[in-house]
Amino acid sequence: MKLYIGNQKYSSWSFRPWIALKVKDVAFEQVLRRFDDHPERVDFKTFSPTGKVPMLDNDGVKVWESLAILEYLADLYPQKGFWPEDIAQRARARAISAEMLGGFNSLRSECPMNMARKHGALDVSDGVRSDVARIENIWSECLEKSGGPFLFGEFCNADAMYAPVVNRLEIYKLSDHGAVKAYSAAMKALPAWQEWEAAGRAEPWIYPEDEA
Ligand SMILES: N[C@@H](CCC(=O)N[C@@H](CS)C(=O)NCC(=O)O)C(=O)O
Repeated sequence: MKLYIGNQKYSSWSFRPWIALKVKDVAFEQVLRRFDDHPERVDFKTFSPTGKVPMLDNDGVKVWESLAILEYLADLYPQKGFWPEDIAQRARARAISAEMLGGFNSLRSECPMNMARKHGALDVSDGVRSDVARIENIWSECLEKSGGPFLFGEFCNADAMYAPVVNRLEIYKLSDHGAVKAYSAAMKALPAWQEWEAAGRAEPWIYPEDEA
């Protein structure tokens, strides 16, 4: 199984299936394709129909779109808990994952994930503040119901979908909420998180458009 990803410093969509595969201990080969225009740049359309990453290739079965990849992994490995066992919890996990995929546009556009950025507050829009308030609400409700440490107790696809937000809230100092602190600590304690972060920090490539 091959997972095509972008730069680990910046590629938030790539991070989602990557961390799920790592936490759930599924073996895969990582293929990193840089975003910039270096001389050996591979056109993303040669391996991904949308020209975007992430893209999973499982022996010829190609799946693009982060959430579709996570669904495919849940189908492939029903015993690994990619979604919560309970049907109501699973529905909720899917709902907040879809909300992440289609929403939070202000946060995503103004506050890019950046694994190497020095922490410092940004002057953000009302849209970002409202996105952060909604995330605080989702995380605190989920953690209260599940008891943590992850949104539905054990790490699942919903945590993968929100993983890059942990970085955004921290580096731009966007929240002091208790649930954000507790959840971020649990996420950052994962060896998979630390592996991705270290790889992102080690990348020498800097893209000004992603340096807020
Ligand atoms: N909805 C897609 C978004 C994928 C996406 O936007 N990926 C970005 C990187 S994080 C990308 O490949 N950008 C390359 C480009 O736009 O040239 C998903 O969930 O997988």
